[in-house]
Amino acid sequence: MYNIYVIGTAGSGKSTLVNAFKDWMDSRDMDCVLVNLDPGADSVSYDADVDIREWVHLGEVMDEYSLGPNGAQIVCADLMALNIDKLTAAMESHRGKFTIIDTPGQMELFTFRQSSSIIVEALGKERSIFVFLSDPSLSRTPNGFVSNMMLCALTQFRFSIPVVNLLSKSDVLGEEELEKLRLWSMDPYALYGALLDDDINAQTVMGIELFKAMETVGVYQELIPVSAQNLEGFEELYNQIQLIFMGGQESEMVDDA
Ligand SMILES: Nc1nc2c(ncn2[C@@H]2O[C@H](COP(=O)(O)OP(=O)(O)OP(=O)(O)O)[C@@H](O)[C@H]2O)c(=O)[nH]1
Ligand SMILES: [Mg+2]
Repeated sequence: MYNIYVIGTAGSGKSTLVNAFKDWMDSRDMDCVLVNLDPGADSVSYDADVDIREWVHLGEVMDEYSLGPNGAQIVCADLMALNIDKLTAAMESHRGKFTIIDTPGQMELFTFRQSSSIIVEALGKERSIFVFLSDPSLSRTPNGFVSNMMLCALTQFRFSIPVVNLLSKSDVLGEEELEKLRLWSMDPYALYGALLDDDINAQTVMGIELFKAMETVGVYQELIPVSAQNLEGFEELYNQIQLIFMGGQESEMVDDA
């Protein structure tokens, strides 16, 4: 089974995307198992095949440990790792080529806590990728774009797992803005120029060399615009997944899964 972790800042569209992408995959006879790893989700808009809230629930942890939501999130992260055997057993009871995994809104919890490394390892790190969602509301300014890219880079640094970079909610962007963001994601010089236009002080803290280095390690890569609303970019997302897992050989991927 191939694990696809969907990560991104709070509200970037993770839960909506996992749901829409599963439907899209199902309609092409590519069976998927849908997993919710967000213990704090009040409600999710889909029927998860496996839901971490069965064993770890943010509200219950808040009550039990008399904690506020932030402290409880940290306890939840650790409890998730402690419940890893139940999680893996539940996942193994489902058949599918892909597991699509929704992750907590508080992305830093997933990125920085040791518990997520434990989970990723236990579920099969070598068969995992991250799909990183950039929210247009953050990425439409050069400064926000770079900040998001850094967040993605940190995640890649922590886990050393291939990442596919998506620009979520592309339906809210006009053609011109989409083109601009795509250009920034493909051309470090264009992004650097936009940064300088935005804030001349950026020159002192951000060098073009940094972007070039990110390009070399694969963090700086073309953004794929996707929309869970009109399904734009899903084909390209699937192609990227296939390329990473199997170098593009679909039949091999299907047989191996
Ligand atoms: N226009 C548009 N809105 C979207 C799209 N995807 C998600 N949204 C909206 O963005 C908001 C957040 O979506 P969620 O899927 O809950 O985002 P999330 O990343 O799971 O949020 P947290 O789990 O709270 O971090 C919701 O109001 C969605 O309806 C999209 O493709 N297009
Ligand atoms: Mg969510």
